[in-house]
Amino acid sequence: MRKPIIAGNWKMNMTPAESVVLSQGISNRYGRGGDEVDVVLFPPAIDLRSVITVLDFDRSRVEVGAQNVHWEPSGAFTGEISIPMLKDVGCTWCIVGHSERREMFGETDVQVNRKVRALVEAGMKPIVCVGESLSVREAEQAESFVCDQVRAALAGLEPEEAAACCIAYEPIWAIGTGRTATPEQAEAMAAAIRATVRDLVGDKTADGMRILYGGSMKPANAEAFLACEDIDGGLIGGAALDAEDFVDLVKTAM
Ligand code: 3PY
Repeated sequence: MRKPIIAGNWKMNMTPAESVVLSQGISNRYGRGGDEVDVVLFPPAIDLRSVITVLDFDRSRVEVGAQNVHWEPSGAFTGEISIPMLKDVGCTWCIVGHSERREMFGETDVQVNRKVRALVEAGMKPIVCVGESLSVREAEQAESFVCDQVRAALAGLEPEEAAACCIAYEPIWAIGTGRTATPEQAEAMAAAIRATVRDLVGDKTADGMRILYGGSMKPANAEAFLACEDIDGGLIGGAALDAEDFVDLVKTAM
């Protein structure tokens, strides 16, 4: 049995003041939470301290992660944030390789792999995002494209290191478009991702790895995704910005 994860990717939304209101709204509705599902918020970096302060004050089980990180621990990397900085503020998770970073900021598979390796070495939990564009899907290359991304992201990891990672399948054509993959499409890809992980690092890690669906997941469609055999949760965009919707999603996963 894999424990489900509901993760909220706030993207570049919420000022620090707004982030306090949203995390309080989530904490009030969710209470201290149960142990049936991992709940993780990914606010913008500037909000991390305030969100963690709210959740700590409420002794909430909700965890917090960053949306991006640099693999070097410190140095001349203007504008970047390091793993020691994230750990110091209380982050335990980090999103890596979101398609918006790959597409808009030119993040490569090699960089994704460096980030994943550095996070795992530091004891943090990466959510590695993979997903194909519409043109790749229409060319019937989706599965090989996504599985190549998985292989590149996990390259060089030992099975126990890979076990610290989750993978989020987020078809680019379903991000911010209101379109979603069908549960059948999402399950087929999640199964292909698990088979790739099996190939790379063996049965134990593949069977335990949590694979999330992302791309316009909301309370109205979550149940069908979460019922799929190989889908163990969601990386939520827009619906993560509404406390009621987000907590509804958490309850659906319970
Ligand atoms: C979305 O659902 O829009 C996402 O990109 C989640 O990461």
